[in-house]
Amino acid sequence: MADLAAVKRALAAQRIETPSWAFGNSGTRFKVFAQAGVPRSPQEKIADAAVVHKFTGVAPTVALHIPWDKVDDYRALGEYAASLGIGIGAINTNVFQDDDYKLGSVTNPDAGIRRKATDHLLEAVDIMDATGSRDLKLWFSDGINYPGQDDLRNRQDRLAAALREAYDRLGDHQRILLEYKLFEPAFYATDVPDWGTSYAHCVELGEKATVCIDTGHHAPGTNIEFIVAFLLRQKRLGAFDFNSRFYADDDLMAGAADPFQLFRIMYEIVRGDALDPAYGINFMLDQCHNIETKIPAIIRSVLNVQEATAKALLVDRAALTRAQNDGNVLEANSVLMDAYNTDVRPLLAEVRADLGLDPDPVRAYRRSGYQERIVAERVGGQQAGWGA
Ligand code: PSV
Ligand code: MN
Repeated sequence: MADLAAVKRALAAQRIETPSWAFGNSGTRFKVFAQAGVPRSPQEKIADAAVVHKFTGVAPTVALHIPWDKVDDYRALGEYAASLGIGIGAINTNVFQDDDYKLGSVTNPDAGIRRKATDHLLEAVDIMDATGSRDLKLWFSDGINYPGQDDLRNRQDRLAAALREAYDRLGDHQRILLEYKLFEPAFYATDVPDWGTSYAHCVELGEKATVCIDTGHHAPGTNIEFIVAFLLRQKRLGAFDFNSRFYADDDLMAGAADPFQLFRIMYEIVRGDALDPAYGINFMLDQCHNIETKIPAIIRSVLNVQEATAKALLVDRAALTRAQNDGNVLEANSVLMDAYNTDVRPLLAEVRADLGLDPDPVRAYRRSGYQERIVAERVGGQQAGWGA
């Protein structure tokens, strides 16, 4: 039996980072649906992130995406966040929405464009210095659509050179999170398509470079928990972008499409003693709420991650090891499934009550009147969204 007091302590100490862009409007390439009350500025996104933390108690940081969250004074932005009780988390770079990047950013055949993209990475480290952020999160849309379009190997050399510059610019307590994605927007070859490519670049760079696993960025059927176990063993797992998918990079609420997969991932985290924030993994959400109301959807996503974590913590690891060592296949599997099939909602309600929170954060948010207030107050101006 798992030690219940220890499980509750671990759940109370868990940390999940919200993404600023999830509070803005989003959609697909066919249509972006605007919602009333959506933030018009980085400050309003941060205010919404603070509300998610207020009701969940486990989301005290918000990731920024530059230039979507561009401001004149990042130090002041960090102070504003602190005044609302939250911190600035990962700084995400954006080298995918400029005409210059049609043939790539840091891997572009044109040296001038590579310079521009690399300078953006360096600018992001300046922002980290001003906001006190630890993590520089890099995702490159770079890739090619047609065989022969560019030289696959040269592109790796160009990528390595840009990463080296960014890495060498990092302060002692800063690090790179290198995210991979198998396709989109490039359809034939992507320059960082998988965890192996990301891992190899991280090893080449040094200890301050680690892999970010976005759960939506794999081929269907990929065993993501294996990747988690492998990278933990190599001490190169730095972060997650949680979201769920039915088809490709759907960016739906974490735990919505496949709660069992999220449980299996969180079990490897628990198994690797990597849940504690002191271990250094940044458990982020990276999702878009195209049709559902954003703040309660983000709260729901946080709860889904908590539920998967609680189940992972409940696995009777002594019984599991015994069954594994005995070669008792059915027993080992049933030990894992017993934990997965436990209804952990009452346990999490207790954890929240102990933290002085409402046991049902989604309902508490609905009762709070915040949604009605932002709908009434946020009138006019330019709503935040992709590209805004
Ligand atoms: C790319 O699909 C990605 O997962 C990266 O993390 C980007 O920064 C983010 O989505 C943009 O929404
Ligand atoms: Mn991502």
